[in-house]
Amino acid sequence: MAAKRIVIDPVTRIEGHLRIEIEVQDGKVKEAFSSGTMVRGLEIILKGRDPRDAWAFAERTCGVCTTVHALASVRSVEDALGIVIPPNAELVRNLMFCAQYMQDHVVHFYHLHALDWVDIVSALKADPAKTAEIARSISNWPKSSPNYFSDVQKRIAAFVQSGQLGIFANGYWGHPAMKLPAEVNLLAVAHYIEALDWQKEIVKVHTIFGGKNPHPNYLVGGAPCSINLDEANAINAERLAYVGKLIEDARTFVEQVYIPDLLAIASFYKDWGAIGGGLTNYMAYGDLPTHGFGDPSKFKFPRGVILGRDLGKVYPVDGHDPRQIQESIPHSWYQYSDGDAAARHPWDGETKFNYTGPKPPYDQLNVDGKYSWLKTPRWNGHPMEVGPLARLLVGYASGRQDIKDVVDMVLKKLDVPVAALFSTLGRTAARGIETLLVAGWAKEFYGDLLANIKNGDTRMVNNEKWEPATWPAKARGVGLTEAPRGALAHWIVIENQKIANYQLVVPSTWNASPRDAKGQLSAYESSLVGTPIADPERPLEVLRTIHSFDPCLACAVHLYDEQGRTLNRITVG
Ligand code: NFE
Ligand code: MG
Repeated sequence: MAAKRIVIDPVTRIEGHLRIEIEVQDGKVKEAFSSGTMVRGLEIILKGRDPRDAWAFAERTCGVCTTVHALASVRSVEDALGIVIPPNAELVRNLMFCAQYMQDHVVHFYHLHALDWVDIVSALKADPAKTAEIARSISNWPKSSPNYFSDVQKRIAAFVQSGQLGIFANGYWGHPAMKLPAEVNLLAVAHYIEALDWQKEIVKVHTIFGGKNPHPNYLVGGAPCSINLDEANAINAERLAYVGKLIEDARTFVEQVYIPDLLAIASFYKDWGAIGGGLTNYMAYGDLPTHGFGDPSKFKFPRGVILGRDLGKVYPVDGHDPRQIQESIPHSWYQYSDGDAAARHPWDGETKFNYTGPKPPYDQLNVDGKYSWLKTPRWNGHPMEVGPLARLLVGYASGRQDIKDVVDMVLKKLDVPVAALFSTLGRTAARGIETLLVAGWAKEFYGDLLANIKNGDTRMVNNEKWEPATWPAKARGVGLTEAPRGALAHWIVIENQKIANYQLVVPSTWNASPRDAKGQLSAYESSLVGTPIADPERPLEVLRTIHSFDPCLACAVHLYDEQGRTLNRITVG
């Protein structure tokens, strides 16, 4: 049978604009192409500015991972100027990081990914009493009565009968790859609604330490809040107690709702533990320092690279080494002054547009030429998957007991082997597993912050290098972090107190980028090859795997093209 080209553009339930083209032959994906269809240019906006202000611009890269670009930015400046921040500031950054993870991962699971597995319409057929029984058998979460689920069912029925399905309008309801019993569908939909309400609570941690959410404040040299237990406008005893409660409530939700739902849903989709693996290399920069950012060996999420799925060895990663991390553009709508075959370390990175693609409306991308607004990053020439799975695998392979314990617990509960982690299911499970870890770590960081304050340490900033006159004429730095979607770094070059160059290489750039000059596929493209497609008119399986990465194209192509684009179109040709 001849291969069929299927275009999904835009892929919805993600941040930003992603186009996936696949060729399907004999019921399987034979070729896959991933294209970022928006371009932004934050690197250009940042040139010439004061490095101390960069975080406020960079943070606007994304409203989903709303804190991480500010963190990467202030760290890049601190690295360039040799600034070490006080322990309290590190703890406040860690607490904001943990709050971000819990909110982002829960929202991803319920609102961006669950409907690939959960059939909302089927929930109408559920027996609420049986749903209550299932709910009580997997969790102590109090909202579990037959009446509660019956009310939820009535709400969905009213919604469906109104004929205005809104965000649910284009779901693949009744698709043959949907496997959950009606009762589990109802349980998941109930928690979809609860999670919407819950997620606005945990981000209050950002408003307390950073003034607002999204896009809380950051500060080069520390954190933008003062500790004074007796001052109404400072981080006082009442504010601290509130943070403690938010962390505790978040942990309860993660433990009693997210994780039990993840396990219950995953148990019906274990075949996805053998689908969507793709690349065999994983990279994490690591984060959540416990002894300062200068000592990655004491990070909660360790740093490293795994090659060929070999969990027996972890390779070191160095953002300063000009040979390790490089970006190339053979298939990206950019140009380099030394030619499109070049690969550049981000300190020498360039952002110059060169759109050579077809003019919309067009049927398909010219995949032999340039076909994306994402550049293609590589570590020592290798494509890398980044994200929750990469973090857990690097942690597992580094022998971190706390990480191993939770991973093994989930594998045991699902009754699947370690190899099942290298998959779509593994990616989605990894996100839940790390949320559970982060929920526990947040409590530790909170305790450490209270202990420091009790011991009389209220310092929040190191302002020794605030005066630009104290800076060298030239300085370069890198700010590494782990955004929810994976390894994130900003590279900065400072000359005469101003930004001479600024480059962001973000998680979705690693995962969603086009092929490199050698033809090596990046993570999305690679993960789709071989995926079974039951119905080419409704390629649900593609969405499952792509959504398992939690795409963010807003981050990845740091202005839309001026031409309009057809929305919600799936073409089969
Ligand atoms: Ni906009 Fe982001 C995260 C970053 S991109 S979501 O997480 O950085 O992958
Ligand atoms: Mg970039």
